[in-house]
Amino acid sequence: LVNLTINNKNIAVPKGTTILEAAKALNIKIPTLCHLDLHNIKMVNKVASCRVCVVEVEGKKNLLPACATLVSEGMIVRTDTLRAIKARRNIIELLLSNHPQDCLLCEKNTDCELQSLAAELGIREIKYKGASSNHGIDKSSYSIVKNLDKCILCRRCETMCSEVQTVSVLSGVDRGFETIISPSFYNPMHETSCTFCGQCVAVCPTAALTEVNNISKVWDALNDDKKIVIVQTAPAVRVALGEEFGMQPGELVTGKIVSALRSLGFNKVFDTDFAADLTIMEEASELVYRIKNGGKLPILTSCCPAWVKFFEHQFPELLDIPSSCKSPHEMFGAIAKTYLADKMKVNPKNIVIVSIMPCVAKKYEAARPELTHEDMKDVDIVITTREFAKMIREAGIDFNSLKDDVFDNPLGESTGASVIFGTTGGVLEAALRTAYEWITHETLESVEFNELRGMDGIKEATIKINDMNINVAVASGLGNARKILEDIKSGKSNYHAIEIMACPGGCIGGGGQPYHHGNLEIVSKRAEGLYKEDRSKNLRKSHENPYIQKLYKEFLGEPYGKKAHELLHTHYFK
Ligand code: HC1
Ligand code: SF4
Repeated sequence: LVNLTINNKNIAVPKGTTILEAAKALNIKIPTLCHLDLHNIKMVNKVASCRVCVVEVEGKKNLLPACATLVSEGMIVRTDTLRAIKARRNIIELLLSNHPQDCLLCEKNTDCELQSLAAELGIREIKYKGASSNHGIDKSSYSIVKNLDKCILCRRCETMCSEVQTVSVLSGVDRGFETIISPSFYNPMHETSCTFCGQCVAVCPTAALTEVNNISKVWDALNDDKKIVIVQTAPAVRVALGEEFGMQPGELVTGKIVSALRSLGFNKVFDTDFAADLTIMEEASELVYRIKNGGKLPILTSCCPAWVKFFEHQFPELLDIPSSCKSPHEMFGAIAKTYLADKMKVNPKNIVIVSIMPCVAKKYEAARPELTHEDMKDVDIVITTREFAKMIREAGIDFNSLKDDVFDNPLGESTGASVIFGTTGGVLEAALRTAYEWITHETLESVEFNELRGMDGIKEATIKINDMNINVAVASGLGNARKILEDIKSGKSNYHAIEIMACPGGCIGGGGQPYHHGNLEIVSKRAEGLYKEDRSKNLRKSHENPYIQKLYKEFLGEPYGKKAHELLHTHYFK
């Protein structure tokens, strides 16, 4: 251990600890801006570019950045000297000197780390006048808005995109004052191999990267008398939305979500979980079909649109192994505009499907031209958990005091298997609960596959079903997905089924969730919330959902049959 003092407090920490980490252990807050420590996935944004965390170290002439300076024996550190505070203020003033001053109108107003830090440091005027940049705003994609005038070159997005996701769309180009973060050749985002995973958006401290805001489209639909506006909410939303209203991560607010959606005026309030059960019916059928008929293995899950775009771009030679299932919310849209429209006796052309998702890639997914039926998009509008919270605030709804309400039916009933879709490992666990019973014709008593749970980026297990050993793997984060795909490509893989989600931790860590500022403990707590909802359900296997059984009986016929293929399956493009 290394002994040192910080602000006169003694501490002993392991060798290799930074001053910033040691201070944190003493509950001494050193402000940071570029720093991002994703310790659960062993990734740190190391550039020390902003220098906001400078501190005084006895015997050193210059101030040192706490995030990039390792502790040493006998070190005496002060974080709170006037010199250090003045230096931080100077840095923030310099950053503000060429930053647009439109905080009141900014997408990140009250959510911006630069704004908060300026407030914390009591900045009331800016001594410097910088040349203002004018890069224009990239609104080319359905998912992400890039406004480089608000970029402070912290490089967090670059770390996420290149090191965690291994997509490498965003990186520093040009030098000195001209430096910007951009795709190569300054291409618009829509024309790059960006997967729209939104992990860059999740970590951007300012509004340089934000989601495309679709709130006004939803208000317009809700105020159009000719439209029947049907909403569905994703599994991961219910364990994170509460954070926007001061609740703990993982706190289940399913019932309050339904109430809020009714107050907002949606005609029908349904659950994407119902469609997750439907996805399991199709995906487990596909898995059993491939195992029994010597089909291509491993089967890869296909519900994550960023993952789909990743394999289309990066592994075009493997397009025949992912499941052909559409993602649950797209399946929901297809069923709502056929089966439900029929039941409601309404023209599906007048139905508007709104999906509330933890994800920014779902916006892009909904616009994919093949995810349509009879010239109607399966899903019309996607908003994120954050946008939903904004709508609740705009409408003046006091979220915390809402009473619990229940989803409409027939597309609102779900099992525990579908709820866990929202966390890494959940889709595979849900599929195994059903596949096991279908293959063995026996009841699966113990439904929890603990080896598939937890926040590790790659998890593996062998599940015995009859006399077969089924090898499965789960990956979250595209860098981990890449490792698994490389093994498949080189013939080293012996898996039967693999679940992949683009965001670390799965959908609960999605790019559209309340900002967790790199704290993946928050993501773990959200997972616990989903497992809790699973345990609370009477039915925990997708094929036991009575409304799913009815849907097949009345409308779809056989799982993985002709009608199911027409409505619930898709294909991929090089
Ligand atoms: Fe997900 Fe899914 S679980 S993709 O992670 O399969 O976004 O929550 O809605 O569609 O159900 C996201 C979450 C979500 C779909 C489902
Ligand atoms: Fe990279 Fe994902 Fe951001 Fe696209 S959305 S730039 S892939 S981190």
